[in-house]
Amino acid sequence: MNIGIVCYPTFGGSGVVATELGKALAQKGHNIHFITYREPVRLDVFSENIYYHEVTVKNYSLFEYAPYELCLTSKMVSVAKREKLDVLHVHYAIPHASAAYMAKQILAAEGIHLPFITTLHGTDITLLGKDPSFLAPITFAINQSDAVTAVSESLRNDTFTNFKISKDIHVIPNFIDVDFYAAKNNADGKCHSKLYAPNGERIITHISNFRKVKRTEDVIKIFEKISKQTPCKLLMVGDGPEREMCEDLARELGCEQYVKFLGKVTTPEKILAITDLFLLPSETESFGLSALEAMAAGVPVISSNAGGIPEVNLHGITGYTSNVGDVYDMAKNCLTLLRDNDKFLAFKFSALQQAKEFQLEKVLPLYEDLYKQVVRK
Ligand code: GMT
Repeated sequence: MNIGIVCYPTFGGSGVVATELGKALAQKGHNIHFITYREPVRLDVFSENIYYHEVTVKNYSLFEYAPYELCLTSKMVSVAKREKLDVLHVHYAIPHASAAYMAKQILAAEGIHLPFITTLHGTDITLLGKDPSFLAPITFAINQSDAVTAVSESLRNDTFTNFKISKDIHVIPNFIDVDFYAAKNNADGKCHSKLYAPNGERIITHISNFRKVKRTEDVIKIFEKISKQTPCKLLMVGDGPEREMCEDLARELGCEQYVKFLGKVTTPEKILAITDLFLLPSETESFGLSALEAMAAGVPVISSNAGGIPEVNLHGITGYTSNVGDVYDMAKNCLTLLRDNDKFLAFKFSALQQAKEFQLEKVLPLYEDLYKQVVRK
């Protein structure tokens, strides 16, 4: 099939899922056309069956805000015609679903049928989408999609709660290539733990885009409590608006010497390979791809119980979940695992087993079946 994929080309989970999906589909022989404003971070364009089409936004002195959605629509139309796309798969509803709807109508006027699938990822529904400034067009575009998917049961329910949706929503979870993480655990793909924990301290990791919704301040508060009880180091991976506040908070709480801010890292698997526990105290999280990545590396997860996280991190089995903001409980749960080695090893094993439930080979056919269904219609 010739498949167009539209996503945000950034470090965010939706872009990562879209890119990994495209790469896996290309390996199965589909022609994958990425339509994005920048080359997606995890994409290697020097790969068979992968093509990258850049959306360029023209600036004109009249515009205070350049009309990105129109430029995207235009690119979708031209790529669809030239590459004879069978289907367009847009990740993150805003503004990709409405642009896809517009492209579909333009092509229909020329006698070309292009079905489109919208995959909902989280904040497009739980935070932004329900904002009155987006609500009407996003509801419309979701309902006009030929198929809609959500990455968890929780997100599916939230979508029905927040929007008037007349379509079915298929749950297709985030996925992972477990073998890739296993290889990093065995080989020299690991970074050297001595670099961060020279005296054998336990390594706690958080990876995110440091937005408010991630509650990164809770990560620091939890860590400060653990660090008083057991020798450990905290690796803060990623960057975003809350980073400086976290750096200040670590200083205020007097644990800054044990905390390392690494910024954006293109190979998080190297960090996960030396990590003992992963922290994800988010306010909302439709799925929690970073938790799944940690689990694929055999790392137990201490998280909040928000949104779709409990569908991934099984309380008392692969880690622990607590109410949002309950930093005492999360710190207590970390210490339970760090102090009981048998339990820790059992949780590590279960984390990996649970990650295998989301193995790429299990999830990929769900998308392929959906493509076939909408193309057949
Ligand atoms: O987590 C983020 O802030 C990035 C965001 C995105 O849209 O790229 O991630 C969302 O999509 C991921 C992939 O489906 C999910 O695993 C994340 O849980 C989800 N984030 C939120 O719901 C906050």
